[in-house]
Amino acid sequence: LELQIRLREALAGGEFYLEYQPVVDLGTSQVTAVEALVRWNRDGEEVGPDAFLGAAEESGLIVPLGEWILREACEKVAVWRLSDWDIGLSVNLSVKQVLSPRFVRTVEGVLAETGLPAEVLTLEVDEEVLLDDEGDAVARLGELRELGVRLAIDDYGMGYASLAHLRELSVDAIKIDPSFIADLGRDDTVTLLTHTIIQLGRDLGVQVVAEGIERPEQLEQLRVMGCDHGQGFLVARPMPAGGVESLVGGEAGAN
Ligand code: G
Ligand code: G
Ligand code: MN
Ligand code: NA
Repeated sequence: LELQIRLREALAGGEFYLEYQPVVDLGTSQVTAVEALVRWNRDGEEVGPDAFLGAAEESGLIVPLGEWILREACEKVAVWRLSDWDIGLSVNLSVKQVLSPRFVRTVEGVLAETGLPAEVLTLEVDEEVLLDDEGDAVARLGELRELGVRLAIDDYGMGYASLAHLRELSVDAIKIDPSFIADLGRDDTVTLLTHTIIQLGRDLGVQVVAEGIERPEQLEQLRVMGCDHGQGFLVARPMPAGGVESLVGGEAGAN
């Protein structure tokens, strides 16, 4: 409860900030998008989302916090795009947020205010969204997709969602869970499953993003398997907006 009160003050006091992790095209190594990741500056110390998102969800603060995250990230990427840099944006959503009554209108409003084209924004949801009994979350996500935004299933392969769930919800991307990538090339079953997910994505016309790439041989194997995109500490760590600007300084404005 203490934490919930503190988080409310933190949002009002502007203590949250975003880092951005580059996503690259594994074929060309170009940065094609960034994933926004929230952090909390608590008295000068960086606190990661695992330490506060649970409490933010319980208290309902995730709704205004999520809206702040979405607006902040869309504003930033809209500015980058003004310099002719064709960059995409991914934002994580929690189920609580998706189920909040005005969420679809919020996304529509943020896109209108920031001028970010809908198709530039990918909203990431965990597999658990597909397990929502009432099916309200799946319906909401369908409405979001009608706005023209892209949907991605995050942490795919953790075991909650079967392949069949992908039929109920049309998604644009699957993000393979880092635990799979960690054992790639070391565990035959995991390697086979990863290959199968990549193949499935291709067959369904869904983009596949590998997360948690830390070693060069993982990157090479994913390339050989035909995985579209990748993300991980080997490629680039999450960094402040300024870091992304320096990293792609050569690219921005060049195309
Ligand atoms: O950034 P980090 O590795 O600490 O992220 C830990 C977890 O927090 C991940 O599951 C990630 O998806 C989640 N997360 C990070 N930023 C956000 C956000 O802005 N909104 C939501 N809902 N989850 C986030
Ligand atoms: O659940 P989600 O995929 O949204 O989580 C994203 C988080 O994963 C990021 O916040 C980042 O801190 C973490 N992450 C990104 N790349 C790597 C990596 O290569 N290794 C590990 N261990 N974590 C990573
Ligand atoms: Mn994510
Ligand atoms: Na996530």
